Amino acid sequence: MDEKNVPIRTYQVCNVMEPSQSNWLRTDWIPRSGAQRIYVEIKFTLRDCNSLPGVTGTCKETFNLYYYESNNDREHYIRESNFLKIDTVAADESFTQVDIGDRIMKLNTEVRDVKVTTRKGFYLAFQDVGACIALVSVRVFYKTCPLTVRNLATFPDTNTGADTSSLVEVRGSCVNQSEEREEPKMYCGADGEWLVPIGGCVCNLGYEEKSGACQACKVGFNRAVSTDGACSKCPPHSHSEKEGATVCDCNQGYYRSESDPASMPCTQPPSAPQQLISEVNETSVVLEWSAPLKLGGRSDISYKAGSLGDVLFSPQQSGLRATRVCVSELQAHTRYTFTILARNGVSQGHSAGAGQSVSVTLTTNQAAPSPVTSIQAGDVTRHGVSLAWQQPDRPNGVILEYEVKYYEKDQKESSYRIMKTASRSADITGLSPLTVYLFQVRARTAAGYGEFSGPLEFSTNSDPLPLIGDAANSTLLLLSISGGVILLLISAAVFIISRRYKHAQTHMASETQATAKTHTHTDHLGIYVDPFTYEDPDQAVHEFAKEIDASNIHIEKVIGIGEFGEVCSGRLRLQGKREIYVAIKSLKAAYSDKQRRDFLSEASIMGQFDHPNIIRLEGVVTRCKPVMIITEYMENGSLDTFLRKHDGQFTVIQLVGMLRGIASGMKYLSDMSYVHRDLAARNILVNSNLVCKVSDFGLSRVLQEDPENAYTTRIPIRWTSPEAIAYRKFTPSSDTWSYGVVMWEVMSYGERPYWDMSNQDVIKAIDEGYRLPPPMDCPVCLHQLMLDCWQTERTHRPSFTQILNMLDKLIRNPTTTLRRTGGDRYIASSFNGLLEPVAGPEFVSVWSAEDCLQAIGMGMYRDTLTTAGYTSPDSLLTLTHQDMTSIGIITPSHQDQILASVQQVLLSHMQQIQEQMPDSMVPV
Ligand code: ACK
Repeated sequence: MDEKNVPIRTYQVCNVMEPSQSNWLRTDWIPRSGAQRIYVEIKFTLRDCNSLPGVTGTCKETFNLYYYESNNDREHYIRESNFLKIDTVAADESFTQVDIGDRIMKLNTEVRDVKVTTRKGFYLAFQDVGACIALVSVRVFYKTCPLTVRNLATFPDTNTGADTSSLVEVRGSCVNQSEEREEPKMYCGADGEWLVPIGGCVCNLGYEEKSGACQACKVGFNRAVSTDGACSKCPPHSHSEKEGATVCDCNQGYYRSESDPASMPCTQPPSAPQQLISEVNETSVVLEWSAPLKLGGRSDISYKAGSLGDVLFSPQQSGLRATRVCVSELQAHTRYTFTILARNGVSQGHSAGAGQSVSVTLTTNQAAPSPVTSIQAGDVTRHGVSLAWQQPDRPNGVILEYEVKYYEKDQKESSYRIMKTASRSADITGLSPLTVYLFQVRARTAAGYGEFSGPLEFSTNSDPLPLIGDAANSTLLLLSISGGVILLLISAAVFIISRRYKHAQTHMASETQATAKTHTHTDHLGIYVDPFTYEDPDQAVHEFAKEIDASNIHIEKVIGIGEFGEVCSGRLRLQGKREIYVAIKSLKAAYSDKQRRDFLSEASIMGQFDHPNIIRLEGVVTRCKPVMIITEYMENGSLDTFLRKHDGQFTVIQLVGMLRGIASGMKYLSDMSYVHRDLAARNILVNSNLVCKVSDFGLSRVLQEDPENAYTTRIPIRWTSPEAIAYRKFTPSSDTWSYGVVMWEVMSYGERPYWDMSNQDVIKAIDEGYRLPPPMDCPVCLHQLMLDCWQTERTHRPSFTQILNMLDKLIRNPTTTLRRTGGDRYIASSFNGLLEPVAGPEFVSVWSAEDCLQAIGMGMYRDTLTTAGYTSPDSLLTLTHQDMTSIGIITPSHQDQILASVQQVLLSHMQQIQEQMPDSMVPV
């Protein structure tokens, strides 16, 4: 019976009277179930030996506890010696007293533990060694740390370790809707107690921690940041519609910017700025306004200014923090509308526009033009320079004139000179040689002067221009193109060149014939081909012009502005050739197909010519931009400007030399059946040797293309024959007419034909039979030649072959040529200054070969030379060493003397005649 008088079963033994007891009791197999240390709690009663009368020596008060590990759950027999002893168990003092009816029973409870790790299970055994005991109960158990949640991580039920001091490390797993913050860990102690929690988990966004679990935020709440914390109520102007919201969405009409935190209230774009006022100052405006009424709940407001057109806002156009902006670079006298838009962090894409902006319309004032910015210097000489510039960026009206201010750099602005011009260029003369000057240009409109450009600095030259200067200086004179000498040489050269040229042409013809299938120009040797008959303009240009690689061209400076873009000078180096100076005409950046075609047509035309008095084409650049035409460089630029610059500085012979060159070039062109249509001094270029070459082959096309317009605007009336003006009859004879005008321009050093008469007056005067009078100091025969060129009946005009012959004759007979007209320069504003045609010229030779030979100390050869046919002075110029040897002048030093001195003597002789000739001798 137990303490409650319930009958219980016990195992009992009480062999206290007999010695040497060893009674064993064994349990069934007990599975270990993963335990590593088991506990055995034994409840028993044990009789005190003293309470047993008559027992001596043999009575014991302990028993032994054993165990045996085994995988076999059904062992029949285990030898006692196989058991391992756990302990000797003795009755404790503190037993429970159980009052069983008539007696008190002392129930002992003892617990022992042992490590069981080797087998699946074990057996326990009790050995009695002679005590009086009753085994009431045996409880076998092991300890676990129970399943638990710590820091939002679940730790499973865990068996304790094998040793009494061991700690089992356990990894936790995050509870639902949470994630690891730091790896969750705990230790399971031997007593089944959890120890040292480390790390843990946090609830996912939209959830919060509640009693060890993660619970979804309620509607109207959210949890947006992953730090510890509870769900919070949605910020103002936002809401959440479902549980577990991570973010509260903005209510309609409210926004969040990308950088706004979710905890921030939702906001709105601002309303429009208020009270926009403007203050106009000429071509700039200051705009000021005040902040919008509604800022939309934000503080990051900024403003953006807007307007049509190219204007400059300062400090900037958008992102303005201040309520003020300055607008400049406006056109004068122009209506503008400015808009100021208020923006904040949520304006982007959200109903920007109408409601947020305010506008003002105003008109700018009159203003002076903006400064001229791009001044280029062209020709620089000892005493002058030519300047060109672009119109100011903002003319702010019609430019009435430009003012060029210039002064010596050393003198600062203390003494400056001013020159005014209506065009965008100026030829400044009268400068001191080798001096540094500063030039500034400003423009004027009805509103006044603009500001001066920044100063352009450069120095005048030191070298005198070749071939120009004191006519009495015999060294220079010798160098000059003068009289028949050089011209005869030129004639000879032309003869040789033209023969070579014919050869070259034949060669070229046979080459091109092979390639040009659709064009038959090569059938007519030496006949010019209109490039516009080609369908593909590139084919035309490549047939007549060489393509040059732009990398071979080195541009040095801008020398002028042509019809299609800038004209520059520079150098060209072609493989295997000497580097040469070239002029580079470029086609401006924005061009139409037609402009490109027209521009390149000039090259296609020029490329067909090969003559010393026609500007030579070096090649074209068409395969990269800018498209360019490369020609030989003509140091002295165009003839009209050149002559104006050197007014009165040449001998008549030099001027006639120039005219002869032009006539020779024109003869070549007319032989090629090419009609120039725009022959004028401005289209003749001059090189450093004063050789004149015909250029500008662009106009003919324009006239053909645009017959209506050309009549009034494009035909150069003053240079054009009456029949070409009247019914566009352009022929070599109309070029002859123009040539007459060029003669007049040359002889008058670049005077404008018909001065300031209007085109209509010129046409009328010509029709009535009036013609330009001889320029000052112009020999009568030259004026006569001009009048011949200006015959109304075109068939009566001389051909260029005749003109050339005539000039050659004039040059060979300088006495006639050099007679002056004695006329004064005409300043004619009425027709009274224009003369009627005069009688034809006479040519008389008054100086002989004999005189010439005497003059050079070679009189002894007079007869030899006369017999051989050398009777005129110019015939002496054709002599060669070979000629002289063959007729018997064999002394080398004499040959040299004749060759070297004849030219010199002839030149100075002509000069003397010119100077001695009295004005009164001129026969009219
Ligand atoms: O009168 P210029 O100095 O001579 O100004 C014009 C300008 O370019 C526009 O046509 C000059 N120019 C044109 N072709 C040449 C060239 N081959 N050599 C030198 N200057 C040239 C012309």
